[in-house]
Amino acid sequence: MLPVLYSFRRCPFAMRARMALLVSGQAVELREIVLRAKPQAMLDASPKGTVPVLLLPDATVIDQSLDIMRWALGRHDPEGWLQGDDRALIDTFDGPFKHHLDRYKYPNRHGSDPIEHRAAGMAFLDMLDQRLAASAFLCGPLRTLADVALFPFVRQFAATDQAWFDTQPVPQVHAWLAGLIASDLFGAAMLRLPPWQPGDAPVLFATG
Ligand SMILES: N[C@@H](CCC(=O)N[C@@H](CS)C(=O)NCC(=O)O)C(=O)O
Repeated sequence: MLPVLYSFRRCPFAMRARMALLVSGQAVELREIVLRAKPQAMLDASPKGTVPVLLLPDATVIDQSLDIMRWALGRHDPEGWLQGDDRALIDTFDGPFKHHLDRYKYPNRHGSDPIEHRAAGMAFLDMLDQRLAASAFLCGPLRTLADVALFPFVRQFAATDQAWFDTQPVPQVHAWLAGLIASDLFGAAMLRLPPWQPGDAPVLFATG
């Protein structure tokens, strides 16, 4: 029996969980969901109703994306991602950066001034740019947990107004983001699937 991952392709939290599962070699049964029609089986496992949710064969539920990453990498970590578990940096991006990202991307939902929040978000990317000037990835020469935890949100920030973002003087961030987006790992994690329905044949999600 494999763990079951409830996931939504475009969700940045689910993206980072899928990438860690793939890199760790942990095969799962992938169930693509629709956010406005969450499967009852997912809500029974995790009533808070956010993706990703990982349901283990022993009925343990892991319903925070970072916990899914750390669980998978704790079992097998062939690229040494846990050496880059920079909690302070990750918390800064999940907290304040995401706050500004949401208010930049969805000003109508938040009644916010997008330009003000875009500028506040850029300040965090200036900080990343300085870090990436010292090494190709956030915690050294190779990608680790920190890179994969952050980049789906930086990707969203960039895509909100790509033409504007492309003119911003953060060359290291541009190169870092482009490299992660072009990676085979991200490509594999962005598999397109129809929404899961009870009774569907299991979809195996694994490398190779
Ligand atoms: N802290 C959670 C956040 C997950 C989250 O907010 N996911 C969003 C999608 S990107 C979600 O499921 N939202 C519920 C909804 O929109 O109904 C985690 O890291 O897993």
